[in-house]
Parts: sequence; C-alpha cells; structure tokens
Amino acid sequence: MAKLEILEFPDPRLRKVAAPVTCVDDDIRTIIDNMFETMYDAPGIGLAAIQVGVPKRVLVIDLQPEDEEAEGEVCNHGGHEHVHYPTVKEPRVFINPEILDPAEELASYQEGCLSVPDIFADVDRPATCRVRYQDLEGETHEEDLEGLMATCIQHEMDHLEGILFIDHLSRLKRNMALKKLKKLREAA
Ligand code: GNR
Ligand code: NI
Repeated sequence: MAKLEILEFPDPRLRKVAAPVTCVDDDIRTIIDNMFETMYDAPGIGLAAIQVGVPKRVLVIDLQPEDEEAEGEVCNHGGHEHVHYPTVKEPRVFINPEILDPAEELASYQEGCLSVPDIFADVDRPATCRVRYQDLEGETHEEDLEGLMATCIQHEMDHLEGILFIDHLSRLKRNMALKKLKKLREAA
C-alpha cells in the first residue's frame, strides 16, 4: 500500500469530470487500497479518486462509527461530561456510483474537505437518497442512504463532477472561506 498526495484547491485537476470505470481490475483495486491508506492517514471519512489525481468514478468511504458495545472512556472537558467509544472500521467502496431518488427534504451538515483543508461550513443537501454502484467484483448494488452517509456520498459524487463543497456556499461565505484558507496557508 502507498499513501498518495491529496490535490488541494485551486488545483485544476479537481475541476475535471471523472470517467466511468470500464473494467474493475487489479489496477483499480490497487488504487482503492492506496485511497484507503491515504484517507485513514489524513484522516477523513471519504475520498474520491480525483482527489489523488485519478480521474475515474471511484469513491471510498468509512464513517468510522463509535462502537457503543465496547467499553467507553468518560471524558470531561470544559465541565461537560461525556463518553468516547473506540471507533470501528467500516470501509465502503463505490465504483461508478449514481444517485437515485434524492429526497426533497434537505439536511444541513458542517462539511469539510481534504482538498480544502481546515475550512468547515454548513451545506444543505437532500436528507436521503439511493445509490447504485459497482463493488470490487464489478457486481451492481442499490442501497438507501440517510444521515451522514447520504451527505458524504453526495459530497464525494460532487468531486466526480469537479464540484467542491465551497461551490455550494453563498458568495459571501465562500469568499470568507477562501480568505481564511489563504491566511492559514500564509501562516504555515
Ligand atoms: O473527511 C471528510 N469529512 C466530511 C464531513 C462532512 C461532509 C463530508 C465530508 S467528506 C471529507 C473528506 C473529503 O474531502 N472527501 O471528499
Ligand atoms: Ni471532499
């Protein structure tokens, strides 16, 4: 496995429309292995192949949910007591994904993007949707998604069309985000 370089805004390669995968072969499976290593290292909950310079319609996602069956650790910062559980790995691969039946109802999540580091903003998207995709064997599946998974797959699908989450913000909020990104880069 190898960690890959993540392209960052305003790299023009992030604006390309990714091409369908015509054959799910070992080359694609190697890219996917490397995408997982890159995503876990970042760390992030999703990654589109285009973010590592591969303009193909491939996504990996792992929401790494907390395992509430496991023993939690009580934590007390700022006088606010809560429990942290260890996370479990739930790696998901989506090849040639298509979004079906997006809900009219919207949900708002604070999004971030590994290609727009350290910038976070609320984005409204359809609260639920269906996804059709191929797996590592090239088999086609369909699945209903909700919550963070629905948001994340829509964020990743945008990457396949050359769209970034900052494109969904009002001009004022986008300009604020880009100003902050410039400042953070100057400080680094
Ligand atoms: O790590 C990520 N977190 C995230 C949070 C809210 C909505 C979407 C995401 S995806 C992002 C990783 C990334 O940039 N994927 O393209
Ligand atoms: Ni992203």
